[in-house]
Amino acid sequence: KVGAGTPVSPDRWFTYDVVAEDPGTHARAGVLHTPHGDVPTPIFMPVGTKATVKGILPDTLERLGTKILLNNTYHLSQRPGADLVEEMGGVHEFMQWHGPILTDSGGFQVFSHEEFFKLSNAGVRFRAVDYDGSWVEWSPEKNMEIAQKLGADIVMQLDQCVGYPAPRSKVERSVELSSMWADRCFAAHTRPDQALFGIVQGGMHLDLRVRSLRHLEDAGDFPGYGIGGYSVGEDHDTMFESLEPLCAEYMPKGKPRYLMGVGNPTTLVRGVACGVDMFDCVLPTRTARTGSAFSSEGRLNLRHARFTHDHAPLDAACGCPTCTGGYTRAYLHHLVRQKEMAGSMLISQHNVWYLLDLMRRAREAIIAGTYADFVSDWMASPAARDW
Ligand code: PRF
Ligand code: ZN
Repeated sequence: KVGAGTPVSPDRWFTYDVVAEDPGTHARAGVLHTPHGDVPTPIFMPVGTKATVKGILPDTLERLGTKILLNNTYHLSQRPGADLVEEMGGVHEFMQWHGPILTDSGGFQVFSHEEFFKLSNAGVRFRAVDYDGSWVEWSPEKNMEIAQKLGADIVMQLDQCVGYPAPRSKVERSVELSSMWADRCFAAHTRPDQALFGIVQGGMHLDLRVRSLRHLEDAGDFPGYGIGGYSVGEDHDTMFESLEPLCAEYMPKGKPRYLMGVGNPTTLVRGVACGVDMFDCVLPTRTARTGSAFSSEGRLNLRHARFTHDHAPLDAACGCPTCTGGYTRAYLHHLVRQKEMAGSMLISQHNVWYLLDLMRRAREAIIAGTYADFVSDWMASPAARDW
């Protein structure tokens, strides 16, 4: 079965072992145990919003070294619907990826259109703008019902993500709402083969972040925590100003920390140094479809005319199937210019490999106790450019 990891006995499900702590940074290496296999951390999780990672089939995901991927509860509840996925045996069976899967709640999608949502005591009413535009009513309980039908290994609570900049009062209200929803999701979630992660909100305000975290810790024994509400328009240094103390001083050591929706290489490297364990982002696959590639030389766009006669592989330093498969930059340039599917696919698999490999190397450095050097080497390298 594609993607399947070694089965873990139920008493180990969703336990998190920290296997090494880096002496020079806050980075740690760990293993998260799930019913569909172990997830080594730090880890990048490719995004398969609609139960497919765009342009990369499951056997290739496995070959790239994917350990866990993401689906989205909002999108799958709209099409084909949670009942249909349940009828087909759940998301793993439906998409034929038998490794760990995490579903995001949709809290991010629901609140991304300011004019199209209305809060109520029950929950939130919103327009399914990506689909037929109809109004949808979600309570935290309804959201959990959908997540449990989809059947991922890890599900995220329903939360409210606020953009940046935002008035403090608005961020404060989003923490209150997300906290209340955390309680209700926790009470409504019953599947023992599935973990529910709480989500820390609070924008760029460390005190609100800590308030949000403390509420989650009091609300129940969440096996892990998402860190939402970052990468919403702020610059990187603004994010790290509160993210670093949040992870280093406040978050519990024995549980995985997942920085939601963050995926540029330099932010991954710096996030790991703060003590983040898990990341996801559409960046590697979305930008690949415009011809854009991560590389040891920084960001490359294969559309550029300078690649027309280029015999070199996309990135000579890369071990991915695209870069070791004999494909030249000239060929990729041609595919991208002609909008051929193969161009998107070859660059997508390279970009996903790149982030997976970056986290594999980060993990080795943490275990070796040399992650501080890893970070300074990275920041000094051309790879850190443009991202
Ligand atoms: N909440 C949820 N999903 C998310 C986010 C969030 O805040 C973000 C923010 N970068 C990405 N995905 N539920
Ligand atoms: Zn490559």
